[in-house]
Amino acid sequence: MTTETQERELTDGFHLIIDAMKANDIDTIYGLVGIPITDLARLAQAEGMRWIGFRHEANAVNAAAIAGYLTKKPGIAMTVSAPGFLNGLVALANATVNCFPMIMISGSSEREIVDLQQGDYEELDQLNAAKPYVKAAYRINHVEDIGIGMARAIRAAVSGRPGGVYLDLPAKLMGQAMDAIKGQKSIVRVVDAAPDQPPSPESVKRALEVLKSAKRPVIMLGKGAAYAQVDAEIRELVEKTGIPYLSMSMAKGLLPDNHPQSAQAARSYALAKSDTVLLIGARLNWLLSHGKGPTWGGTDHKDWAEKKFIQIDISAQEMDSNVPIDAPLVGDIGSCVKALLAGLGDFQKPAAEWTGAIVEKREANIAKMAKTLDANPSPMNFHSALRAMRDVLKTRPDVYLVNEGANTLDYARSIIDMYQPRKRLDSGTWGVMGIGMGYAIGAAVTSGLPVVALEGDSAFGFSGMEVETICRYNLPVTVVIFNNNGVYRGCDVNPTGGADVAPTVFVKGSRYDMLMTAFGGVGVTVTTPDELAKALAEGIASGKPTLINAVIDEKAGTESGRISHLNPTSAATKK
Ligand code: ADP
Ligand code: TZD
Repeated sequence: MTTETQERELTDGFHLIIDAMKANDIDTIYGLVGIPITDLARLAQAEGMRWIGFRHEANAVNAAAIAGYLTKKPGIAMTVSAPGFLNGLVALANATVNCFPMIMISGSSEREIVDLQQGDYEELDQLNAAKPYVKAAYRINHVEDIGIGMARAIRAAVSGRPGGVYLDLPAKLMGQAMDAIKGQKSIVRVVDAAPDQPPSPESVKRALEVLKSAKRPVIMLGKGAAYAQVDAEIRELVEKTGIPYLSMSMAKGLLPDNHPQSAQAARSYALAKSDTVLLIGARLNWLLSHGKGPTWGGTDHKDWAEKKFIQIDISAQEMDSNVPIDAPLVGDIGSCVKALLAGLGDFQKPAAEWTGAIVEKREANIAKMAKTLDANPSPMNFHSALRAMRDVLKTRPDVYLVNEGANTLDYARSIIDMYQPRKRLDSGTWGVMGIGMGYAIGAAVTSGLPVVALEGDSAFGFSGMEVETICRYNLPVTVVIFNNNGVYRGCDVNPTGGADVAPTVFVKGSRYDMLMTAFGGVGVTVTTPDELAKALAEGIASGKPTLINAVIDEKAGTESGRISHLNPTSAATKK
């Protein structure tokens, strides 16, 4: 045998890792190179995959997470060992908390040295560090196991309740050689990675009984419903039952926000006054006041209201998490919704007394809000700036809207209507800052469609360096920064009168637009709603990386936006 033939007949860890991903239709890796993964990144590119390189791992992992949410395929992120791994871990944990399917793959140091803590280059017991924050964590030690290891990671990410998976690849694995034919045979193409999980017939019957006996029902759509991609069936259920519906933040647009059955602008009324709630892919966590207390018609924060809950979720453990669930419907949303539709029979739509009351409340609230939105204060406030953005975005329902901040998040959620499913991507279950540029890049790369990232000036700072990445890949991303000189607002003063500014305050009059021009993108500062609307429309239409520094009244914000009640108050100060 010649040396050449021998070489051809061997493969190695590097090649098999790429082969295993390609065999499972994974075509993009979001990552940041260094020892030991640089050659892996080069090889991925050489083998026809897309490598999107970032400036910080958290943003790469956020991009992979949102790619997973949008496509139902696991998003893939890749990092170097110890610090790169830890930089990515927060975003991997965030993906898990939000039920987004993804795999973070990190190179790791030599096991023998790590396990004896002998001080290797970038030494860390990554597998164990990851475990508390992920749905599953695996390490592949032998080249023959790459196929099965990748299959395990993929299935863990997307099946059942989706989540973040950590996959540990020791440096040594990548160089390990094996017979090329055996190597190809070891690759696993995962069959039916996220199988349907139909609900039991008894649970469907029970749910229908509860729903049919409701007098004042309401449907709550969560981002699980958006993720499921059964938009037509969900719409059919809402329309056939005639039940008013509400959308959690990222479920906005699943049905257009201007749908006649939307109770969005009458949310408080609908939650408090309803007698039955059908939850579809929405957890009764803090974002829904844990299903109890005054929000739900109770009298104090511990009080369970007289209300019946029907809950559709793929995770059986989610039932009774905060309040008793009268009719748990455990299964995938597609199967559950279809089963409900099949059993509706001659479903009596809710009485006009209930639906009419909601419409009345909704229209009154919209009219009230219109007055605030119509005002034209100088400098701009959140409302006048958002009115301008709302009007532009209404003309482009295909645009993705990434959104983070405090006031910037809370006001935008209620003012900017969404018309298509899965277009609103935001701080999610943790209310985390730092998802902005990662989500924007992930959405743009996955879809090729324009993205608008609406950011508080503090929120933007967590991932702002990725404007270079946006320029490098020439992505159609328009970043809008609501610049009010600080966290929440920019007018706080240091009570001591000392030289340092207050904890919430930034440099006044910062020119964030110059960050984008530094890398060849378009940067513009605007001070009026008209200027903002024009710059936004141009940014979207041009498809060029654009950053709009929108100057907002520094006094306009509220501390912590709409969740100021969660701030602990000091007993000592109260005295
Ligand atoms: P939101 O923040 O919008 O209220 P959550 O993230 O709290 O939404 O809830 C999403 C829920 O959807 C999770 O409990 C998750 O288990 C569930 N889920 C995700 N995908 C599916 C699916 N395909 N079928 C059923 N449930 C799902
Ligand atoms: N760090 C992380 C990772 N997540 C967080 N949520 C916070 C800190 C705390 N935090 C918020 O909850 S909102 C916010 C911080 C720092 C920023 C608010 O300021 P902003 O937005 O400029 O982004 P507004 O619109 O001016 O309020």
